[in-house]
Amino acid sequence: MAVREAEPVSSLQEVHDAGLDREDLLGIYRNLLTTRGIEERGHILYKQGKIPGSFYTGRGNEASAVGVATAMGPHDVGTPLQRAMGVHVTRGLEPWRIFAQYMGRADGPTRGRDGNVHIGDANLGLYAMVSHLPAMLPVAVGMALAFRIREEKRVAIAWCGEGASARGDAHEGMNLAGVRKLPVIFWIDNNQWAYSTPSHLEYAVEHLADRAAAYGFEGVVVDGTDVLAVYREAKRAIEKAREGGGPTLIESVTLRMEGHAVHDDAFYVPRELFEEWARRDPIERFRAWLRDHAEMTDAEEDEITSGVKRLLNESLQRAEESPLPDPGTLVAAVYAQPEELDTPHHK
Ligand SMILES: Cc1ncc(C[n+]2csc(CCOP(=O)(O)OP(=O)(O)O)c2C)c(N)n1
Ligand SMILES: [Mg+2]
Repeated sequence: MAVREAEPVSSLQEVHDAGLDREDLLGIYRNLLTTRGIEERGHILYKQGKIPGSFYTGRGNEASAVGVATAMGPHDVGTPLQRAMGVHVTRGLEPWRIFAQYMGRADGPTRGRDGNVHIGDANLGLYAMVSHLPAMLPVAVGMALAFRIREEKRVAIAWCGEGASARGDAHEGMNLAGVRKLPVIFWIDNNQWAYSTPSHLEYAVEHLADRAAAYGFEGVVVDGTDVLAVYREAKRAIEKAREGGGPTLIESVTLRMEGHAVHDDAFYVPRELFEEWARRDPIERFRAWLRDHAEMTDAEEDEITSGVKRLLNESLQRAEESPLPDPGTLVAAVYAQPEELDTPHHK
């Protein structure tokens, strides 16, 4: 089974066919801007010394993250990683809580207990990552297995980077998912670098999606700077999984537009590569598409841009007002209590 390379999305009609109306499209644009704005402000907070630990951004990956999250159903789940802030934004995690998480405050989703980008809100179906990569991938496979056992029509999305996809847990997770035809999507954000290691030193196949055939399911390569193509491919794969069609591996290709983390100036990435991918900026690309194909007006654009700015200003202020966690509550909410678990053997 050859890997499929997804076509770009060109017409408004095609987008309507994929299930999005004009309001949805403007909402996607808002989510893209919000995602970038949160990370830009996060970078400033880091420089101000307000963020403990290191700090990671997903610049260049906004469309990949927002596109998938737009395609997820309300009861679907996922394990997004450090480049996928747009997933949290799209599923409704309020920006002030993200800023609170960045600064280790009590109102962050992990209540100041975990790293600044180790974000997850289970109420939104999103489970916070641990550092070890891609350790969350088998977790997503486990959730998909639970959906199968419970006969729930829900789908799990497992994120990992192209570097992490070389590790054993990725193989084990994909193999089990293929064997059991589980409702899971493997979303590989291929940003061409794993810290300072370029992709040609990471894998020898042409596309990472080529590996899907070895596990018995479909592989698709999508341009991760085309938010609508990302949405269309994610939606197709998610609905296929929901209907019992098994997993899909989607390789979303972008370039990591900043250092591995904010301490890293990415001196090892050729400047020409940055210049080439800057011309394909996912947000500018979608903005141009909206102007050309959905007649986004100046007034609409201004309203969205100023609305995002206002939201982020207010969110930052609210997060600054959030207290640091009370040390007396250190071990609260770290371990699940038996009564919180729905597994029979814990009752
Ligand atoms: C098992 C493991 N080894 C090393 C690391 C340190 N580390 C964190 S991110 C990273 C690079 C990961 O590259 P990739 O999977 O391509 O994701 P990206 O950072 O490009 O999004 C490394 C080596 C880790 N978190 N886990
Ligand atoms: Mg990478």
